[in-house]
Amino acid sequence: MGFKRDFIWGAATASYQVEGAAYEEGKGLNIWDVFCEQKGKVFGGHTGEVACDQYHRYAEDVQLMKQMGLKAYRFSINWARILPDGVGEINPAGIAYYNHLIDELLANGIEPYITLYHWDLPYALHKKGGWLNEECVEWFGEYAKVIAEHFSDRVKFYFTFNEPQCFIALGYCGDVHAPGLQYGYREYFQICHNVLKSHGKAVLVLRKYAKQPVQIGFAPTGAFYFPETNKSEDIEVARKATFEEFDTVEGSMWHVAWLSDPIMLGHYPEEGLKKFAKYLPKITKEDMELIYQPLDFYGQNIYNAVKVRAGKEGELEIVKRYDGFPKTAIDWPVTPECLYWLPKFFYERYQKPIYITENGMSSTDWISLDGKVHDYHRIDFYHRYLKELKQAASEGVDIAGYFAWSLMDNFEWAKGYSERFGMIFVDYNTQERTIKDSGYWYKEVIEYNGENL
Ligand code: GBH
Repeated sequence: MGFKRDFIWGAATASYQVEGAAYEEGKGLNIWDVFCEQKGKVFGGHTGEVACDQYHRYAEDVQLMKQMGLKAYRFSINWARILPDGVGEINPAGIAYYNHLIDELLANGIEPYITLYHWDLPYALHKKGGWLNEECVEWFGEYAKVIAEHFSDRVKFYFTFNEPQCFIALGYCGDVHAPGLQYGYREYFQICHNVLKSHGKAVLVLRKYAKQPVQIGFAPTGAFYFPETNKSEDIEVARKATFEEFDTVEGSMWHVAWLSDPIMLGHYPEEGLKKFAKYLPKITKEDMELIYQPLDFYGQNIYNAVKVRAGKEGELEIVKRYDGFPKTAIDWPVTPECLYWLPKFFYERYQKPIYITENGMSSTDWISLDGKVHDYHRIDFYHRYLKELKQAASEGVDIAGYFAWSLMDNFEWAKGYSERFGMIFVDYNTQERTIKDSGYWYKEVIEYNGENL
């Protein structure tokens, strides 16, 4: 056993992180363009103005993907590039860009997976209240329609939102990400609800206007827990902590079930509803029906998780990490077990084929004297994580695909270019690309469909 024969091996990026061309060919401004211009928001004053310049170098990048043997590329569409004001007039150059990218991918045997929203809201819509304005449901629907009409003749796979938890918490309740707001709890829950409805609307619209049957999911993040042992008490505690822990509003902001249950099961988690009742917006039956659109798969970004066990009374105990515990350059712990346990938990709960839509690590890579990038740690990281995922697949968890984050080094949001997550090294002075050792290693994994792991 192991991975299915038609397993999708891919890599992911996001528009603002790789495209550049922020002020070119009719693109409108988005909240990240504006956020990066404000002093002190992004490390070193970095911006996505040029990023990896994929807007001009997509053909070269597709050749690199081909060299790596990728079966799929997950990228996001920069909303303001195709609709400069978010709604209304279409920018033909923006449509042409994505047409070229899609055609180039298909011509090289690489399946495009489109993410509709990876955090770059058109600034014009932000000025109208952004995700806090209930009209966003209609705006997102209009945007989805443009995507369906222009790209769905060739693109079969879609994710609506990437990590809504992250842009809501860090962008609207934390001033770490764009648009840099610090709303209170009521606004927080209103935004969640509006985003969920926007998701539902986009699914409806994509299916309605698509030129062929399309497959749709979304790609949330979360705060994850896995058990120290196989004992049922430990497993139960990990599952509960992942799906049913609603102690504080801050905690719930990273909670996977708060957003995934409405979408996958048609209702918010009971406990959260009770606990946060006084902050919640009006939630109608029609809202819940709109949110609960049948999806074809369940996407999930997973980077790490917390190891837990059941205490004497069955209570949650966090297993302390030993001193000097493995960590990546960005300081995230290395916890491969999360790719075994979490897919298991998600499959049990939502019963849909699973895509790992992001997983990977940041490392202090550089080009060695021999001209290559020897990112041994990244190879070891992927190896460990993928072995766990393979074990889950062998035990019957339906795993459809895996997207490494990231295809290439890119603009890491508030950390600017200081973190390198790519399997391809990017020299930001020259825009020269070098496939790292991990990229060549991944190619072999793909060739063997993971049999060599
Ligand atoms: C993703 O963010 C983004 O989608 C991507 O654009 C980005 O470049 C990439 O990963 C690398 O950062 O502290 O346990 O409550 C992932 C960011 C995931 C970080 C959830 C914080 C909080 C969980 N985050 N995590 S917890």
